[in-house]
Amino acid sequence: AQRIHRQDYTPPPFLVDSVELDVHFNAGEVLVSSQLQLRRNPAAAAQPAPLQLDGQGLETISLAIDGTPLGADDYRCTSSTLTIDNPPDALTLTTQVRIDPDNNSSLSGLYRSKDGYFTQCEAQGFRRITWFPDRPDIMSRYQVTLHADKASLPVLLANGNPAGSGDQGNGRHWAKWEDPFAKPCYLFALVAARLDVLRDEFTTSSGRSVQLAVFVEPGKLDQCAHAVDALQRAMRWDEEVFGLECDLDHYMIVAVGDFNMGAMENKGLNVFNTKYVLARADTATDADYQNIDRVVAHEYFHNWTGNRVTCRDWFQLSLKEGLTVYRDQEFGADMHSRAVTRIREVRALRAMQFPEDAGPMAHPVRPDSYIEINNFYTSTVYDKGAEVVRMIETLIGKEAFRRGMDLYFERHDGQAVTCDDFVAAMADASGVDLTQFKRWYDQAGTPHLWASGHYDEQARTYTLTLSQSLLASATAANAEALQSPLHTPFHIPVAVGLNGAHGEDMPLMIAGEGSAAGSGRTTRVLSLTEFEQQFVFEELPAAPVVSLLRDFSAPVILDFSWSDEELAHLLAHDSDPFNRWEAGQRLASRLILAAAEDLSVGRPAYWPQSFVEAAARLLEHASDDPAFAAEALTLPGEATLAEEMTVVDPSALHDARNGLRRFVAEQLGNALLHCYTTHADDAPYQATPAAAGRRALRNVCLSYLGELHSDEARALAMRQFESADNMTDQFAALATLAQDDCQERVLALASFYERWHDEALVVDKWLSVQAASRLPDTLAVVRGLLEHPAFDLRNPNKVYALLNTFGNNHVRFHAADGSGYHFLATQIGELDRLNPQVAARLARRFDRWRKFDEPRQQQASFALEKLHSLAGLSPDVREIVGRALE
Ligand code: BAL
Ligand code: ZN
Repeated sequence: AQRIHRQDYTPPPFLVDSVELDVHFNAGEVLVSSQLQLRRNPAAAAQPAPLQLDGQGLETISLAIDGTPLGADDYRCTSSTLTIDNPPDALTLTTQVRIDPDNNSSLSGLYRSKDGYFTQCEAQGFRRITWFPDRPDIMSRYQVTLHADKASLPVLLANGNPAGSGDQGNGRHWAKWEDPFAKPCYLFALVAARLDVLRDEFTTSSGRSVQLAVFVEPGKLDQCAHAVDALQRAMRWDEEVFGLECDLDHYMIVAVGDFNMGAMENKGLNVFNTKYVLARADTATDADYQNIDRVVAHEYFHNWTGNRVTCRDWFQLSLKEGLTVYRDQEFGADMHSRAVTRIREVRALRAMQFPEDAGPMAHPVRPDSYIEINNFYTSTVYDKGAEVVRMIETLIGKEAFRRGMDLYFERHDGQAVTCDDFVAAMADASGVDLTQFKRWYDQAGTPHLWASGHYDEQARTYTLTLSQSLLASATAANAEALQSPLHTPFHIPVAVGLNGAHGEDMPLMIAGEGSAAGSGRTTRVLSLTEFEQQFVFEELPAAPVVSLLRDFSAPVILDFSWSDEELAHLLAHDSDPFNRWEAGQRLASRLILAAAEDLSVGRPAYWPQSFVEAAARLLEHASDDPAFAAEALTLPGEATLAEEMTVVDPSALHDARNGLRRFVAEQLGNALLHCYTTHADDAPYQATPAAAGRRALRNVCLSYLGELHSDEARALAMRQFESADNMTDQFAALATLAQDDCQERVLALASFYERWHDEALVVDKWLSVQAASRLPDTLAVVRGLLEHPAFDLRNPNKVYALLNTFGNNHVRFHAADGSGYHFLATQIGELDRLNPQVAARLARRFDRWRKFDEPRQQQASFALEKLHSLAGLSPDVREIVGRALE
């Protein structure tokens, strides 16, 4: 496998104007006939290059140019390339190939899932269907005709609009689809399956009618309503917020149980993991409902940001992904609580992206090189990419941002472009120079932001000093990425507020600006563009408590030495809800990290009463905003806390975190129970934000009470488990019991499986709740589950539920004896033979192995070396493990 470099981009020598495909589903094989209209690219290099096409796993039956079969001397063929040395400047290339989707366990290209056939072409799956120059900057018009047995494959779909269908004898039928929009081949899709369909309609702002259809496995129609509703809300929202109307006559979503990703934005024919379509109150949790909202919206938003304007090359992936995640985040914030949505996003960013950016896979939002592009569908490209877009919005303002979006579409509709083009549209529309800002696209690593403040009583000024560096996150593994470009600083938007003694926002007058600039504003966005800068706030009658990086205005690690009292003040009073939450997280992190250090040297942990008082206040005011209270009462996770330790002791960290939870439960048992009782809902389940917020709060209370391991707490959880009318409450009760070595746990797990063994997505929950358990025998349980009929190594959802959840089980995966490492490495090796993409994702659980103590490092490196030396290891896993071992 070769390393591909961003700087090596050259325009394609040939363009493909149109594609005609005939796909025949026969017993045991699929035959694909293709007709490509090709012509030399006027924008390509002057000297005539050969015509080169990509292919993988294709059995070539015939090749012809302009109707004349190719002779042996006319072309060269390897397992992955077809080269025609002296083609005419314009030609029709006809190919016929045989493919074997029944045995395609990679789930890339055309593959079978249960009794149907589905496709996944991003990033490079189209080459597994037919010979094609498989790159996103070639956009073509497609016509597709499918032929199949009518009884077993009654539904035949492809992108675009139906253009005829009929019977063709022998029990077979055909259907033709035409896509009026030119598209890159990664957006190609087809489906041939037995499916039920829920149809609906959407009328766009200009009065056009779009036919909506959600296709699901037979028997699941009663789980589709929420996805259709989410789609309609997303369509309306994009019109209202971005003025973007749907350009399609047909918008189809097909749900499939075997799928590598969450979902895929193929033009007019999205293919979704069932996980992000199916929902019914008794089978899906509030989190599932919200995820469905977000993923349905995300794929729909891609229709403009991704499909109408696409990526020139795969290094630009964040052009569509960062922007579309930003858009789905904004949609989520408008549908639910903006503050809670933001809190959850930042929690996820810190749990996934920050460790990624500090580990062996650290890469810029726009990577410089890759071996396997599928390894770069990462939290950095998606989530940090979204933060980068959000920072642009913060710096130029909402209105200018909207003008920038309009200009981006005006300039680039129908084109394949780069991240530079996006930033240029934003800069031109706003008049703000974003040259320095673009460093965010090119530099890996999470910047550190150090802040210090000084109040001058006499001058009534507060001087804030901000400085930045990447160095604190530099490690041997990513040192290369952190070299010379270090000498230019980032452009960091720092949103600041000043909080007074009574919790009020204080004036924000900056020296040298004149008094009008800051008056009336409670938050100011400071632009930090140097390594160090000072900002002086004037006319302050008393020392403020500074509230920094409000709403998490930049993806940085902020260091400021607030006292515990100041943090408690911010937790109680900050007008920025994100920073209220943040203050509580900082308080808790401090305590847990100090306790972990104590425990690791045999000293007892120390828990101050002040923390309990802060938690008591949160409970007391919980009814004001239950969803927020639930977030504020949830302690930072172990993976996030581990990033702050020089050498991670996972057992001490785990005991410290749970020790604090238990202390809170012991001190506030009655208050937790009271909060649990008073937020009970008598009404039937509704997935509304308000009802979901109450459930979240009650379930946080229940999980704290579970720390007591008392008969009462177990009975409470069991009662909730048995009486719940919805999966949120039932699963929360099960999750609480799963952490407790008691008879109720055994009973609940057995009864849950008995009830739900026919619902694949609920079985995934059953697997994951066991793999996430802190109980000491978890690895043995997970090993046992590998043999259970519920588990299937070929199904990504099952692999994520059992094996990835175990890899995220900090204390058990990082067991001192290395058993977790050896187990997971062995499973990755097995899985790699079936599905390299998913195996490579699983291998990412090893990213942070160098942060642990010497004996653990030895075990991890031994497990990784063994995996790396396996014969036939895929380039996917080889790249991840190779980087981990560097
Ligand atoms: N494009 C891959 C799936 C997604 O990000 O929507
Ligand atoms: Zn996407």
